[in-house]
Amino acid sequence: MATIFAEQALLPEGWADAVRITVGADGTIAAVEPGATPQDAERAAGPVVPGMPNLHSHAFQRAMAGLAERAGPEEDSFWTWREAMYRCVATLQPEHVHAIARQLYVEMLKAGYTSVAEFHYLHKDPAGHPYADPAEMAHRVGAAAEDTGIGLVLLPVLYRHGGFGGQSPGEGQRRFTLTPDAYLDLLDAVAPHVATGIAFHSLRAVSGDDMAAVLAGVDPARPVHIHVAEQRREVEDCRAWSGATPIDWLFDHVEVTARWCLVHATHAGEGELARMAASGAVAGLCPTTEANLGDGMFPARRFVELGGRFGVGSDSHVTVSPSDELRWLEYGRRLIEERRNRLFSPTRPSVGGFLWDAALAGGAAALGLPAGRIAAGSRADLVVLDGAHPLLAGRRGDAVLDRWLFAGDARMVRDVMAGGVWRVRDGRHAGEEAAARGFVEAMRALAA
Ligand code: NGQ
Ligand code: ZN
Repeated sequence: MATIFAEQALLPEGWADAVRITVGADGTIAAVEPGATPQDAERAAGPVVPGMPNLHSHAFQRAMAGLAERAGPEEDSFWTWREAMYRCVATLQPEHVHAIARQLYVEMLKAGYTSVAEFHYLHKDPAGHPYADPAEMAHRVGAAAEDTGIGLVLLPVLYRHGGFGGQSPGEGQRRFTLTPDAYLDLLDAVAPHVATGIAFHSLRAVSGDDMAAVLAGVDPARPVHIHVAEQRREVEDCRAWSGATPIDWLFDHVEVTARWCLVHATHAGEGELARMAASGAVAGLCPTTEANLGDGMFPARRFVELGGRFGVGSDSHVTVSPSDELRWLEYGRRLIEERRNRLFSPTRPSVGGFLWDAALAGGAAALGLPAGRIAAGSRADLVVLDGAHPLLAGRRGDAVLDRWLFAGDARMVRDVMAGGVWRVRDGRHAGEEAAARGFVEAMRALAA
């Protein structure tokens, strides 16, 4: 049982002073008392906010982050990046995936992410055959989360086709493909070890029948994630195939509910935004990756007006920082609309405060975890910002979040508790040297 005393903490009902947070041995918050006395509690070294769920990650892509920034012979696009990504995938062995994910998860914790939904589709060996244990790669991702202490929700991905209308998968996709039966077996194999959800890669990679077969075979409470409408070409190809845009097609053919997370949804039009908002599905936004890949900007302001829910993910991990994702979500709107302060609510004029809270709620829903709240019964996921940081001097409440998100960086994150255990102390993770060594070794092996 740990007890923490915070001079100020962000609770579900807003900022509160002199908060005693009692953490149970099961890693959840047992009690929260505002207006308390410190007594024997450990004093937090700065303002305390809930840790952020990261709702979209392809861990292995950290290995190539920043290495696809050289112009090629043809016009570069999402699709040429994808070819580079397939070349990276072709070389990865299970031990590399473990090392890359472990280093990444340390970085996530240090930046303030306390849980992650891993959208996992690298299932098979380089020749495209299942490993002796078909869950080999999934277990490596699970081991990396275990090593670092980040809360993992593993989303094994069904990936079957190479494009709309059941096209054959290409060479670069052969490590990803499964039948719905093999997919359900994989889910069964990993479910005893780690929290799971369902994922369909995209409407390019699965058919309506594939989705129906999987959804009929799984616990209806688990989250369901899918990539959708990220690229204009994807929207056009879907129209050519079906006459509908991907988001409309999905809503027309599947019951999309509040347990769904629609990742990217970049090119959603007004009617699609309304359908998404009405369903309660979470928009899974990954602004730094979407910028890096030249996707476009999700109409987040309109979606918020419609009452839509969203969270953020670091996706390809060109950036590993929830504050950066949220800053770019807001900056994208400013750049397009040529106005300031785009994402807020009438009751929450602070952009930083609004974004942090909205992404906590959307992220927790997308992961299917009781998280993102400093409240009894919630996962004990806490971020202690550095109260000694000059930019935070004299700032209280939402001004702290505005400073952090718009003028600070991950160095403002001082201590991080995930699932009731301090994983980052004074900016250091206890496993960071070992994780870095493993990553360096993997990078050297892959470069050779
Ligand atoms: C992925 N990533 O599966 O890793 C995708 C690219 C695709 C992002 N969309 C590949 N950011 O969509 O086919
Ligand atoms: Zn993705």
